[in-house]
Amino acid sequence: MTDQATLDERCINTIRFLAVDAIQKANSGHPGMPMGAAPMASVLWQRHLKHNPAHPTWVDRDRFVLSGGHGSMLLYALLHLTGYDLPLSELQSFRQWGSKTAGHPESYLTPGVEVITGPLGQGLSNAVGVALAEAHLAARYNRPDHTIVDHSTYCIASDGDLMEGVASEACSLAGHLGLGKLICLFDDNRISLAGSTTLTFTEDVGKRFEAYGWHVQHVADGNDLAAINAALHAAKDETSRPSLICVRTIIGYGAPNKQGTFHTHGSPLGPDELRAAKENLGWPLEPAFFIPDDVSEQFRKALAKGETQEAEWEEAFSRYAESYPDEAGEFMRRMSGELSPGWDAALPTYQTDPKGIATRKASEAIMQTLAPGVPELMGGSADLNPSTFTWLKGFGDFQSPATAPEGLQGKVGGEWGYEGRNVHFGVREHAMGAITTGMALHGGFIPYTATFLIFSDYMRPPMRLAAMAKARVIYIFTHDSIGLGEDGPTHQPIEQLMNLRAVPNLTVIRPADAAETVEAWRMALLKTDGPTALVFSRQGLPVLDRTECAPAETLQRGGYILWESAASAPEMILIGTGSETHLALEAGKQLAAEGIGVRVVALPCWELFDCQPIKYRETVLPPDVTTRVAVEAGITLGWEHYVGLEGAVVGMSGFGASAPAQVLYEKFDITVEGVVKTAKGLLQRKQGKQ
Ligand SMILES: Cc1ncc(C[n+]2csc(CCOP(=O)(O)OP(=O)(O)O)c2C)c(N)n1
Repeated sequence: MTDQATLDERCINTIRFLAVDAIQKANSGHPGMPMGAAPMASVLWQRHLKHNPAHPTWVDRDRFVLSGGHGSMLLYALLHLTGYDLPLSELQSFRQWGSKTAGHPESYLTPGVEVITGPLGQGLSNAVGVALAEAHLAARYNRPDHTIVDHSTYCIASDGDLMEGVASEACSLAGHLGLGKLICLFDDNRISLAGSTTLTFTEDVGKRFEAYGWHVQHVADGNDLAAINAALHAAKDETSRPSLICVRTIIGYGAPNKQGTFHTHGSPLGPDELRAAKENLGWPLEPAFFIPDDVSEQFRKALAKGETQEAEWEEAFSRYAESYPDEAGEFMRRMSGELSPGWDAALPTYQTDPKGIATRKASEAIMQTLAPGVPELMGGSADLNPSTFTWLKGFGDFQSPATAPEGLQGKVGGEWGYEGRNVHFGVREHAMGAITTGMALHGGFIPYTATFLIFSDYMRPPMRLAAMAKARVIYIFTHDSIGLGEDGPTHQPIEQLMNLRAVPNLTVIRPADAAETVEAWRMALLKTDGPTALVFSRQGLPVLDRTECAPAETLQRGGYILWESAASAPEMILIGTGSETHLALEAGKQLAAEGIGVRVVALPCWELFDCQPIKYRETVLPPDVTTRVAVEAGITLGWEHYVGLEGAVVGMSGFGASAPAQVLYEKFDITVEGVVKTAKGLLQRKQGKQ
């Protein structure tokens, strides 16, 4: 063996045993994947990955995603060895309270971790979004004489990742879009958690990806570093298609009695097998967490190399900034996450209009006014543009220039190319959710998605992770209730709104009218540390008379006193959100006409309201006014939070039905009369008690 080959092997074994020792110490974790995939990871990180461990957020770094997040120790070992701010003590406290080495990688916690992974399929799908983001920024900001955006997105994916549907959706789209700088190494060890993939997963993955339009290569031996290296070079040379490199590996490689079996997948090797593995691979038994000096030196070359690469980029960027100061300024502003000054100057205002407009329509108009001044706003719908109205007019389609139809080829700034800001996600809600998280975490974007509220169910896994990752994504959900009418109960959301509200750090806003829709958009754009769901109506809603109601800007506080009958303390409170706010208002007026002291509260956003000071919340909902009725055309469960046990909810307790919207509201008693009746019933009950 040459000196180089020996050193390579020692580097790889260092990764393997750092992982194995950490997992043994924690008495929990997944050693199999790091042991089998260490060679491909070592080649990638030493010979290909462009990064600066001393500055993990350098904007033009390559991105690395370990999609099978259960193999987290592989990533932590690489981060430690190459010089990220992840000391050995962190590896020694793997999976422990307060450590930076959580069970699965968490982007907000650990320097160098790009996205959260663990739920299989999500990481690879995020990686598609990261690559999409790069392609757009490169098209938007590079100039023939200046390349300032030029990085690859690498991913290691496992069998489980490729079994999951979300990855199929995302990779199908990546192939269609020709995202040539996305390179995925498939850890093809043919073992998953509960056994061999002969039980479950026998398709030809390579052929599947070829059918998606990917460039597919095979490496027959996962320990063949030269073959892995050559495949990575070939993948980089292929710029018009994403690459999949299927690398045949042995899970738990080196553990003499357990390798190649699912027993190495998700449990520590145990002291005996750990010792046997070290003996088998010629590794010192002691100390644990052993890092030979030459190995450390070798990996830490990444620091000097990264510093040089970043310095070269800085220089190139300065030259670019001299020639293109506006673009350079905009690029850096976007990457910093700041909005441009005056971004909201063109937002529309709405006058009182009893006939009104659907909030989805108002949202369409708002988006058009935002689009020119907020270039980071980019996204699309899951094949529902004609219904969600989320198309940015005049900003082109995000598509591979190579597939431009006749007439659109080679158009500069064109309607069809990577400069386009309208992404056609196709009927792929789950991937749409994951891809936009990847875009947000790449930086430089406030991505948005759009579909019907009912299909938020198809997006829940990535939305949850986006909320955890503090990703700035805007989810637009239209057709917010039974108000969508004739499509019937399969399409009518019931429990979806509450489901979304239950997700921590997801702000859910359901505006009452066009004026509140403007404010909802404003709040969504201003939220920098997590996603926002905007929930809009299909049907027209009156634009409320703000001379008699509080101003729509008060939406910023989540909930507010919309209207009340008299200045003195109210006897009862009616609470409405979205499409039902105007019903609450009308009911309030009718009750007031009968001499009842009524307050009507608009509560478009629970999360914003709940983080107001208690004093404000108690001003809006005084604790001693316990006669409260909430009205919302969704599941009633959860409203106790505001109406208490003595209150009532006018809402849905089962599925909807197929009929015109107006009929449905009447049949389900979600009407002004229904609210009045419920409110009076409550009052009578209360009086009866006194
Ligand atoms: C969506 C999802 N379902 C289930 C799991 C639990 N789980 C963790 S790893 C795994 C399968 C592991 O197989 P593979 O992806 O081939 O990883 P390897 O065995 O090679 O480490 C499963 C089912 C998960 N993490 N995510």
